[in-house]
Amino acid sequence: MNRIFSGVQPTGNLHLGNYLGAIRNWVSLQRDYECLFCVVDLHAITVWQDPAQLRASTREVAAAMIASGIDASKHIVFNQSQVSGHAELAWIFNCVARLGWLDRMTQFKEKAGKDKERASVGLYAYPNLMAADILLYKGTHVPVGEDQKQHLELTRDIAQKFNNDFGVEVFPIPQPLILGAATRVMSLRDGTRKMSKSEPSDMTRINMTDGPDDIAKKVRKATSDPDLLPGPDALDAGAVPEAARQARPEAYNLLGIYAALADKPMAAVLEEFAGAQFSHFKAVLTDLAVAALGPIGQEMTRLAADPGTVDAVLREGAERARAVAAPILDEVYDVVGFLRP
Ligand code: AQP
Repeated sequence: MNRIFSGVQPTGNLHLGNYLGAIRNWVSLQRDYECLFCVVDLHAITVWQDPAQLRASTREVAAAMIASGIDASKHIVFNQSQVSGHAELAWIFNCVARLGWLDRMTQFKEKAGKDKERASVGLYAYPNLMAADILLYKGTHVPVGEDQKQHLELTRDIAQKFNNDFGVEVFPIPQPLILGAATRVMSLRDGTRKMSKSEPSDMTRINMTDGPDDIAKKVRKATSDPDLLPGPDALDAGAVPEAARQARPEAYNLLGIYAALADKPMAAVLEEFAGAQFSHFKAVLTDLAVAALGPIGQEMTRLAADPGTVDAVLREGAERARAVAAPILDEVYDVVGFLRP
């Protein structure tokens, strides 16, 4: 059976991008794959996290998965720090990956900013931990957003190098799964920046727990432009040309969100709103977003009031994850030459 590993960091403010770009896709993958869905708290602490907030965010991400329709009785939902094999395998991969490989990672450069001397070592080695997350379970497929493609390439390089160095076929070479229309949801205030949990302004994103009033306000105030909405003649071979997107980033971002929420191709959405005013389109978009996120947000709020249920899911998930990981880690330790009791 093909096996998927994927994760979300508990870094607060789960948003529509996390939902459309990740969690919603996971729900449909459950049918065809054996899945491990992880709240990656070890990754989260590569930048400072307030401990109380980290605990709350860990529960919130788990609640979002459950509320969105992930079946934690059939698949494995857990938080990463409960399975020590992630950190153990990551150490081995720190010794397999080359500095030159990590030096090329663009996300480190973006996240570390100008002063990379002050970034944590963990932030730099983050892709090695991601490789460990996947390969600890011999994951065969990884659903990735555009931004994670480079890290998955590194995972593939690590798996290949480990197998070559030791002359074994221990690790599969995991395949990327790029899914869904909205692989990249952009900020509501700046269509050239990714919608992000860590963006200080709450008006840049629709949170998964936002109620109808907040959603309506954020969509109404979302940046637009003075023109009417484009029609299907804007497309080239069924896709929005890069130049058109760059000329009207906010318009195409909102249209893309609509297409993803309505599960319609962009051509159909452009047909529907060709020549419309933003005010009309935004009202329809608001209704759609409220209908899609409302029930999920309500269930997340209910689960937030019942942390015992969420903790039990994570505990049981971690037990099952440990059981899958244990023989794989034993095999790796044996290959490396570690003496075991
Ligand atoms: N804007 C986005 N559009 C589409 N997908 C997105 N994802 C994140 N932002 C968008 C996808 O959500 C999953 C979990 O992401 P993550 O928790 O690992 O963190 P991230 O990618 O760094 O996302 P954020 O929300 O911007 O968090 P911060 O601000 O903490 O860095 C991934 O599959 C990601 O592709």
